[in-house]
Amino acid sequence: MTTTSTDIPTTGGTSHKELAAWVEEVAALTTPDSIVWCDGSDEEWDRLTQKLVDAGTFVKLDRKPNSFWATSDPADVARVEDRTFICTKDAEGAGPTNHWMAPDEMKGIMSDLYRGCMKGRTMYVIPFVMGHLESDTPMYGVELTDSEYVVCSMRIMARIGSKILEKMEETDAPYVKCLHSVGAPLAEGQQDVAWPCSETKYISHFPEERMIWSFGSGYGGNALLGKKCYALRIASAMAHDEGWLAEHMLILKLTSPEGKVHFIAAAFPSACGKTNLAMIEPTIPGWKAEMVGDDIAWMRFRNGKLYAVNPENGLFGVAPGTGYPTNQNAMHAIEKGNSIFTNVARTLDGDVWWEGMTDEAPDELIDWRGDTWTPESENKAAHPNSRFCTPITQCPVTAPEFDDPNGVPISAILFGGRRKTTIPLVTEARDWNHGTFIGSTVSSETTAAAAGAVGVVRRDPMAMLPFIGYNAGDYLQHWVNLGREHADAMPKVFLVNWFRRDEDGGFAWPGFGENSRVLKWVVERLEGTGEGVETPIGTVPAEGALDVDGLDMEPGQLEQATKFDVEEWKAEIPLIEEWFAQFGDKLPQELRDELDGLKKRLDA
Ligand code: GTP
Ligand code: SPV
Ligand code: MN
Repeated sequence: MTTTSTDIPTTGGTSHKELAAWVEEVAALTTPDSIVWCDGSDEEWDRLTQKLVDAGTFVKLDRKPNSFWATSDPADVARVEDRTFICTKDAEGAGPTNHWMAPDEMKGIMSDLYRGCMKGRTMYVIPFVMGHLESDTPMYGVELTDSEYVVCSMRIMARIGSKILEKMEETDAPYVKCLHSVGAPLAEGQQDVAWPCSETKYISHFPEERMIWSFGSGYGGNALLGKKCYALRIASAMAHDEGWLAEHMLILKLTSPEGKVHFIAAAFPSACGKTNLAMIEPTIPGWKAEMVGDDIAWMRFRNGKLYAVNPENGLFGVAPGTGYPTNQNAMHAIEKGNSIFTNVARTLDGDVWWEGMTDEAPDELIDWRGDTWTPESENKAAHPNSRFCTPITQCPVTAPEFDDPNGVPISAILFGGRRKTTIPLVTEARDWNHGTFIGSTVSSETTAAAAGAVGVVRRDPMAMLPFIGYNAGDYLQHWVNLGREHADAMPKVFLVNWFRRDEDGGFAWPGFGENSRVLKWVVERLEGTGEGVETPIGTVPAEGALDVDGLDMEPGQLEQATKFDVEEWKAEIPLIEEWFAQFGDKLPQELRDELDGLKKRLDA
């Protein structure tokens, strides 16, 4: 084994020469005080979590085993889409939906930022694999970071450590280079802050080099680079080159009362219900649901079918709204501990709390800003994008198939968003191209998962708007092309909306566990038994086909949740046209044809 030959004190090392050289190069640029190669052990976790407690970043929770509470800098609470770049040689490679900068220019700017940026800190080398180490094509990455918070979070979210590095060494494996710094060097003797970060932030992707450079943020998708940066942005570019799909989708295993199993994938934008649907507790008798993944699906063709794996190993779930009535399985997962909670509130006896966990708030809390909070306080106790970070295997409904390196065969894809109007509870696409059209026009009100305005309707194709690592027109064409090349393997496509409002402004549909009623109709459609009615936008459940047995809904509510309104849809057309216009020649002809077909059907 060779170690890096810088003068920097180093623990660990590698015989993977190219990796050793890269680590050395980054260390020479960023000048950390020491280098630690992460082994992923319990001992390492204990050491780093203790270091974070000592630094004031973590508070150990007395009421949850091996769990910690962290609050971030108030300016570092969500993904920063404005600061996220796709750096391809040509601008067209990133356009029209991404921010672009030429690779050399970005490297120049960021190298200046990185120069000396780890001074006073330790640089950690995290070898990881997204998906299974036993996969035919293990998808390696190495994240270099100066944040212990990131190391601990990555240990939950991905498979990391010595076992991964050994396999990389054996095969001299290629890997995605992930460089991360909080961008807060410490001068000699300078006291650190609890959440170091920088006002200047860049989340940059170099898809042609399979490389990620992140600077200035320590939170979530900005910093845990295996997740959105690799498993979606870089992987989507790989998938385009190699003929597969890297998607922002949950993977659900459904077993009917007759014991028939179906796997369903679903793409909803950030904070629009993936984790909740992935852990659904069906309210209808006899149905069983289990989770394979809650955020990302990598889908490849195998034996004439589309197989999906969850590349992650942990859950990074939105905390607010998660409680026993809405998502008991998430609650049971976090009860087992081994978790990091960020920007939620802390109870005085050392537990966590957030809006929606219990009907009544505790009398007194420490809120996410670290201030005393009472039910009379005007501010929310937990930040709307506060999250739990928990091993996926702790969830009581994690399916055994989560461990299958080949994944599971997908028979339906659901698209959905958060729309107060227009989009009915469930619609089935006419065929693959129509399904691709539906996916390409998904619209949703923005949420707190990204910095910026909340509640603004925007198009979010396949819930991938912030995550497509290349030209979005090429991405849509890729969907169309795969459907042509693998016609028999393609899942049926559905559009859902749990978020339509009634006249009083409340949700028309009860959602959560009751969404199992929609899943039941989807399965019945797959099996050819569910009855549907054709409308201009697709097939909707026939009168009485949606199982609403025992569902307590006000008169008119179900109608409001499920109705197709031709006028609302006519109003949608100019918005879709405007959305499509930016793609120019890159808009697949098939999607133009779908739009024309929809217009004609609406006018008929
Ligand atoms: P990301 O992790 O950001 O990708 O979010 P996600 O898509 O996994 O969303 P998640 O399941 O965490 O839900 C986000 C918010 O939507 C939470 O506050 C949930 O309580 C709420 N939510 C989820 N499902 C439903 C539903 O069926 N109905 C209603 N009304 N709210 C829901
Ligand atoms: C999302 O925003 O879609 C998330 C959270 O899943 S983050 O990991 O921060 O991207
Ligand atoms: Mn997500």
